[in-house]
Amino acid sequence: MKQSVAALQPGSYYIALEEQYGAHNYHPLPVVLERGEGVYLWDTDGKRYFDFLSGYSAVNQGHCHPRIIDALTVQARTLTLTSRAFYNDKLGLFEKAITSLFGYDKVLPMNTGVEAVETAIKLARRWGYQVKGIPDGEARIIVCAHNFHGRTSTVISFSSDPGAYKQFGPYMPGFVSIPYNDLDALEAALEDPTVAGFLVEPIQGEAGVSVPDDGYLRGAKACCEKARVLFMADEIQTGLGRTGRMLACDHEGVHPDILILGKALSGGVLPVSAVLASNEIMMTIGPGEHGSTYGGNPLACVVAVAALDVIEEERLTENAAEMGELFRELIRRIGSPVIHLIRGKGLLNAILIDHPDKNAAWNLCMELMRNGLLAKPTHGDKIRLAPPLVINKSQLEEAVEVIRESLRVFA
Ligand code: IF1
Repeated sequence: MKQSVAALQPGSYYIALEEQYGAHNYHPLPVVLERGEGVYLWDTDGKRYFDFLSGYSAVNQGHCHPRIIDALTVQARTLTLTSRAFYNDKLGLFEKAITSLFGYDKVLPMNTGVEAVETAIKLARRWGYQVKGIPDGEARIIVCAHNFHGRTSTVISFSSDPGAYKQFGPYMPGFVSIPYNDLDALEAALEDPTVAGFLVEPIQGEAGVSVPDDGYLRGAKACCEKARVLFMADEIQTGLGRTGRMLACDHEGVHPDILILGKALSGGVLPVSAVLASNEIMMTIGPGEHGSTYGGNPLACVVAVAALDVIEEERLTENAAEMGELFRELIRRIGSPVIHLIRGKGLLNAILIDHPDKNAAWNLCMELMRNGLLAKPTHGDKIRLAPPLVINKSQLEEAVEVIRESLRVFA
């Protein structure tokens, strides 16, 4: 078979192409990936790696899951996009499946996670005006410091990370930032009668897998109910089995007023996101008042139904809970003085690196890469460790050995 010229090139060829022709909005690890299957990735030299980033939790089902790829390829040959100007025979089936799975009246389908967050913000504001009776234009939404909800101009307006917002102003008003995991601060902020919603990550992923105290989510939901404010859970990274429950809110039995999903909703195959809510909230947006070209396209719907089925049928949530407990135990048993602690729930974990070299986390990730495991630092001294939820015990033990071996770089 005649291979294209590119197929014969070393990885450096592809890095050079991105350097010259691509925006420099990322600083990737120097690895060029060519193939993925389950928990594994292969680079252009055929070297195999454990994927411990999982596309930032978009690949919970494992790379190129055959069930999802089959659904994709069959539908791709049939009908991919109708726009919402017309009905199609896949959207209603997806809407019924996801609303009954999570217990909501309706779903509004979008594409990227941040589009779903923006949609949730617009729904909360609309509900605030039409149902709660907040004066038009005055609705405020409470957010948490160290949040990450995406990168649109509105969403970075309420980021507390200068790296996300500096020199992107002017900023969208109507957001109040409070400390995460602080119910007193939330109660105080909720005294403002113009508050429509409280937007929160059940575990702050980008902040370095910051897990709030037990009871925080339950307490926050109760405060919101008392103040007649919508509890809006961003489960884009924590949802769909990642933390050992279908939703991270399930650890505390909290049913969000607005549920925001993305990433693994498509198993890493194409962008699919969704906002779920009651009729009282969802029906505040009428025809022609919100939408998206690709939102709810038949290809995305078929992929999402398959992605959800895989999580349920392969019991990925239960596996994440079990493998997560084992992973934290095995990491703690390494007993490395460089690992200050490991924290997380299910298979969403992060280690905090304790070392005088400020580049220690990056250097460890480089050593992990050399030894066959891919992970990336977040905010300097933390390394997120989040493999696909299909990982089994022997793969996990092998990966921990790679981590143990790589820590010798500090010896
Ligand atoms: C990047 C971070 C993770 C998210 C939560 C909404 C979104 C994300 C909780 C927006 C997206 C991605 C974005 C990606 C890297 C990654 C990330 F490092 F940026 F912060 F996972 F922690 N809510 N997170 O985690 O979803 O629009 O991207 O589909 O921007 O570099 P999106």
